[in-house]
Amino acid sequence: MKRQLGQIACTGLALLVSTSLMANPEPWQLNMTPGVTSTSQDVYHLHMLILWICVAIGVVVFGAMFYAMFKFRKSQGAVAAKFSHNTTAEIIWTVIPVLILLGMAWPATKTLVKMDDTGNAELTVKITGYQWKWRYEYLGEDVKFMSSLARAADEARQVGSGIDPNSVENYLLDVDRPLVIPTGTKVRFVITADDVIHAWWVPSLGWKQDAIPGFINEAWTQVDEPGVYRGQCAELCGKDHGFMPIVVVAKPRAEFDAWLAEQKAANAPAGTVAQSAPVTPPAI
Ligand SMILES: [Cu+2]
Repeated sequence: MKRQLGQIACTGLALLVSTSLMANPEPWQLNMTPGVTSTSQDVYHLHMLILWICVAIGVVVFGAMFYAMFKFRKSQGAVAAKFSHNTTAEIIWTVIPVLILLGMAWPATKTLVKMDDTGNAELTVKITGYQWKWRYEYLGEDVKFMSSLARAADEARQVGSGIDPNSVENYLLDVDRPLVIPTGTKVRFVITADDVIHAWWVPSLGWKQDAIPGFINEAWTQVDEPGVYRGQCAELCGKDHGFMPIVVVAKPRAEFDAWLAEQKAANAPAGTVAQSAPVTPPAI
């Protein structure tokens, strides 16, 4: 019984650690985050694969080099060979790198093609970068709003505010109105900017996309885990560049639909909402 309880506790802890590692980057985290989307996980695995290929190449090349330096040193009576070309060696050191590059290019291209395919999205959100805030527009839904740095962080960042930034939760990573998306749904983003170049980046989603005035860039995501995912503008866009965070809240479909209906009701023209309100006769 005690052992079972221990096992349950261990599994729970492992789950907790793995979900926290899967979501937002942690302070002092050294590696990339695996993220919460299939593309972000593809990117993460690609990164690990290429890292280990590079480690293996490093070990083989430096191993051979140090072995040769040690084994064939002058004090041991080694005599340098006189040949200048070896066709077999040249073929081997051309063919092997080509094979390694192909082995890297194949999964990388597959991931890029997948990331580029914005077709069959159920929802499209237009993102516009401004100095220094973001605008989100749910296309065809008549819902749009601005998202700026949260007031608590904005006050703490002012010179001489006297507020300790450490006392502000999610300092510079919180906004007044987050982008809300449904889970389990392919969401397409069309991204542009109004003034200078910005870049929309939430590490957990696995990609950055430039927001360039006059251009429309595309990206997509499908988040399966409800949660709050944070990011920042990833382009040096002006003096307040560090103060335009991004927050994405992924809600289960039903909750998202309710949220969207609420936003639409709030945006509806006053006449449609107040239709049943008694009409006050004009004062004479
Ligand atoms: Cu920016």
